[in-house]
Amino acid sequence: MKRGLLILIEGLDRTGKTTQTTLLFEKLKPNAKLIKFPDRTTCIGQLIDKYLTENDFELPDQSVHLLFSANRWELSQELQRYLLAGKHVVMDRYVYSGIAYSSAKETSGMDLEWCLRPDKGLIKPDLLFFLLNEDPSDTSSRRGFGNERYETLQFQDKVKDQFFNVFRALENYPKPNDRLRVLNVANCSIEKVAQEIWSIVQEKLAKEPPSEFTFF
Ligand code: DGP
Ligand code: NA
Ligand code: NA
Repeated sequence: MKRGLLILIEGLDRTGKTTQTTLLFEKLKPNAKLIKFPDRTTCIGQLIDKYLTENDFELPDQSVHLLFSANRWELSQELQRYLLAGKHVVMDRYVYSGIAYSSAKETSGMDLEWCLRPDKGLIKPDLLFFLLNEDPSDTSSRRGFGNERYETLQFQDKVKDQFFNVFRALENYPKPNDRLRVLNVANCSIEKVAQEIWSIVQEKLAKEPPSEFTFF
């Protein structure tokens, strides 16, 4: 049986990731699953949710990073099962967010390599979309921005830089790469972005699917 594709959508907060992953999932249904990170429903996810939403709940940055990574490992077997069963998995955030957000904190010792280490061995996506809003002040004016930890303009700017550092380190950015697609969504309608994503996904689906997994 042909294995399914792992299609990941990454981006800063409030760039429309969740909307786009849902739209893509709807198009691929019923032969698809949707996985969102952090998954706040698991035991570890509940701790992560508490950390993100309660300002007075403090944990060392290293512990937080390892919790996010552990959350990805919690779902890794399920992920592999779905893909081997021929289901496509649409994913909302993953390892790239993990490294970008944690390394953006500039905590001593938590460089890109340190942050990648606990995620080593997780399945790599077959397609990776990065939704970029070139003017971060646009994003901040969207409803809801600023409710959670990390949702400040200053921090989001650092995270954006870190995303590109991660892409340089892991995806040879800016050299052409058939996994990574950077989409500038500033001033684009939801429909237009969805269409662009869908045409790239269809192109990929028309090709012979990769049989082997690649890992971080
Ligand atoms: P979301 O539910 O997509 O809004 O994500 C929650 C927040 O958690 C968002 O600001 C991004 C951040 N985040 C996601 N993964 C990681 C991670 O591995 N490490 C850290 N420090 N933050 C992460
Ligand atoms: Na968020
Ligand atoms: Na979000």
